[in-house]
Amino acid sequence: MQLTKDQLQTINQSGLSRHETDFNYLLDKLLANGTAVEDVITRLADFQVAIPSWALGAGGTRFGRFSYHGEPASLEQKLDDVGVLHALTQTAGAVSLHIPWDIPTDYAAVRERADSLGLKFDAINSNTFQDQHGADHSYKHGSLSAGEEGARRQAIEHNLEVVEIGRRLGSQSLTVWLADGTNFPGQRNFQRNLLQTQDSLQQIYAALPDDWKLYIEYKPYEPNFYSTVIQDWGTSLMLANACGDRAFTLVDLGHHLPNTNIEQIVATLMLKGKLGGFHFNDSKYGDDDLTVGSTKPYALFLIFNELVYGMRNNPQNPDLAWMIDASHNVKDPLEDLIQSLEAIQIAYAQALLVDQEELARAQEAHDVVRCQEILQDAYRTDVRPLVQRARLSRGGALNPLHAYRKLEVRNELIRERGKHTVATGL
Ligand code: LRH
Ligand code: MN
Repeated sequence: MQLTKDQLQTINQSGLSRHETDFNYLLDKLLANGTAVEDVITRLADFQVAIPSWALGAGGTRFGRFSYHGEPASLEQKLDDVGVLHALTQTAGAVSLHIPWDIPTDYAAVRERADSLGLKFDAINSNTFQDQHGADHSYKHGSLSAGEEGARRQAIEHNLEVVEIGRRLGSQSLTVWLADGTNFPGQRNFQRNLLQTQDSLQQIYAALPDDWKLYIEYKPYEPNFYSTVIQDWGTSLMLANACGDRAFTLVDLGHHLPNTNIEQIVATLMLKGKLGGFHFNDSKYGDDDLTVGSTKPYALFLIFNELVYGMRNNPQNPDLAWMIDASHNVKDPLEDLIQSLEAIQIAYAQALLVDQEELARAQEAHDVVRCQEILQDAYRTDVRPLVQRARLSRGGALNPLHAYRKLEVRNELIRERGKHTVATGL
C-alpha cells in the first residue's frame, strides 16, 4: 500500500480554509512577538524521526498480547508501513531496525524499497537480551557483561554482525541496550560486570567503521529487578567516554525512575557533547512505552526547550538521532505512531517559540515568576497550525489521523495481508 500526494491533497481540500484561519490568527500573535515564523516552519519540516521496526504490530506484556489485523509480516511490509506514516506526516523519513527481528534477505531490494519510500536507515539495534535458537551460549547470566568468556565473545560477535548488516543498508550508528543485571543482592559482582561491559563495548567500538557512532542506552530496571549494569545516564556517559569520541549516551524517556528531571540530564549531556539521541515515548510508572506526549506533554516540552537551547549553544554536541520506541497494546500501531509524531512536532514547535534571550534576562534578574511565564506562554500556544504548515509544505496530510481513517488504510492492509499476519518485534 502506498499513498500518493494527490490522494492527500484531495483529502486536505476540506480542511484548508479552517487551517488558513487558524494559521493567520497564530501568525499575527507570533509576528507581534518577533518570531521568525518561516524559520520555525522549516525546522519543523526538516525534523525527521526514525520509526522503530519493532513497533509496527501489536505489542504486549507478560500478561498477554491482543493481536492487530493487517500487521506487516516482513521487513518489506514494515518499510511500506513506515512509508505510509511518512507520506501522511512528512516527519517519519527513517526507520530503526532491530536484529535479528529484521534481517534482510535481499539487501538491494530492501534499499531500493526504502529509497522509493523516501526512507533512510537510522541507528540499528543489537539484541543480546534474548537467546537465539541454536546459540552456543545463553545470555541468561549476562551478555557483554558476562563472566563466561564464551557468552561475552558471542555477544560481541553479534554486535559486529549487526554493524555489518547496518553498513550494507546505509545505517551509520549502532544502539546497544543491555538487559544485563541481577534480580537479587549478591547475585553478581558489580565492579567485574561493569569492567567486562566496558571492555566489550571498547572492542565493539574499535571495530566500528570510521564514520559510525555508538549509542549506549541506559535503563534502571526490567527485565532485571535488583540491578542493571548500565542503569543510568552517568554509567552510560562513563562507558561512552571510555570508548571514544564517537560513542554517546542514548536517552529513552521511559528509562527513568519516577520524577527524574530528564530535561536536566539532557542539558548536562549536551554540555558535555555526549548526547547521541532519543527513544521517544511516554510513561506514568515504568518503561510503559506509551504514545509520546500522552501522559506528560509538559515534561516533553521542557526537554525540547533544553534541546533547542543546546542545539543553539552546544556546537560540541553532534546532530541528534531522533527515534521513537513505543509498544502498542490497545491502539492501531500506525495511529499510535501518528499521534507520537504529532506530539513530538508540537513540543518542538512550542520550544522554538520560547524567547531564549528574554528567558536569559529573566534568569539573570532572578525574576522567577517571569521565567515560568515565558516558558508557559510558549507551551500554552496552540502551535498545531505551524505543524500543519510544515507538513503541507512537504506534501503531507493536513490531518494525518483523519486522512489515515478516511483512506481506510488499516482495512486496505487487512485486504492485502489478511487478518492474522504477525509482525516480528516486542
Ligand atoms: C529496552 C528498549 C530498547 C530496545 C527495546 C525494544 O527497554 O527500550 O531500546 O532494544 O526496548
Ligand atoms: Mn529504547
